[in-house]
Amino acid sequence: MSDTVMHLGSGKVRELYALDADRLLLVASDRISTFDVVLPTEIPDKGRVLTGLSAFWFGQTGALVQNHLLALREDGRSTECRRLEMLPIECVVRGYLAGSGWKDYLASGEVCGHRLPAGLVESQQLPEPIFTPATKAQTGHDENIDRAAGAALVGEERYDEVERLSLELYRSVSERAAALGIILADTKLEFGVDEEGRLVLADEAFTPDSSRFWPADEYRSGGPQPSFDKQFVRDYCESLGWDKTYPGPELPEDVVAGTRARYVEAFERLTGIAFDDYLASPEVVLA
Ligand code: PZK
Repeated sequence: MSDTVMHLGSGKVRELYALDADRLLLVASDRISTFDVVLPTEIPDKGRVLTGLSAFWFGQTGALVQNHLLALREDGRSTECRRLEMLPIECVVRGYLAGSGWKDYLASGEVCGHRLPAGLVESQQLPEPIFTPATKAQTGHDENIDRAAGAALVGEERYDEVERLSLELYRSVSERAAALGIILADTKLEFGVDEEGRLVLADEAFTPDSSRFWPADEYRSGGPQPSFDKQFVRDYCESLGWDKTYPGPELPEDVVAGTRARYVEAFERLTGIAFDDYLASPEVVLA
């Protein structure tokens, strides 16, 4: 029996294991991070929501690009995936000006070499979505890079290919989200390359941990937008005057329950599937 599973690595809220030479197991925990700190309190089912949403979007975007998903496990939080050679850049697409994109624009009028119109305000929609890759920092923060730096890491041809694909994926998913009253402000994608040299979408895709989702009916440009999923946690943490260093605070049960409800709401609004149906049979998101 070959059931020994090698632990390959830990992310802040996920674990990665090797199943065999060709397959990995990506396991999403219920841990939550805020202000870059993982909190001591978990959000029940958060890992299942993220796993289910990501699998749903892999299914919905399968005609645009292959993806690494092989199977969803019955626990709803584990994805069996193809083992790939990962590209050393994060493929970010921004349709709105938030986070490091807003910071870079304020400082220079540019984001990753894209010169933007003067006078944009925080959270404003961009004239068109832009591809804004970043390096993968092992510790600390990813660094935004321009086309020349990105092409130096993956090659010009590959860079053009991931740029085109990332923009196509963002357009497709953001249009579907918009029809449901949800703005996909930006998203981070990761690609790998298979044995035949073809690009494959990997990691998690179009989840609240890899994207900014904003409820359209609350959207007001000119300042930061409340986070769809983490706002209760952020507000509670701010109310404590915590200095945002380890260890973070324990969360009270009303904050946990409210945050869990927001994750489940995001799942149900985006997929149109009852979360209980997902728990009973995770593969419903692939139908
Ligand atoms: C891969 N990570 C990120 C790190 C995690 C996740 N399909 C793949 N093939 C090869 N490597 C990866 C993937 C994927 N997805 C993903 N690192 C490598 C990561 C730590 C914990 F859960």
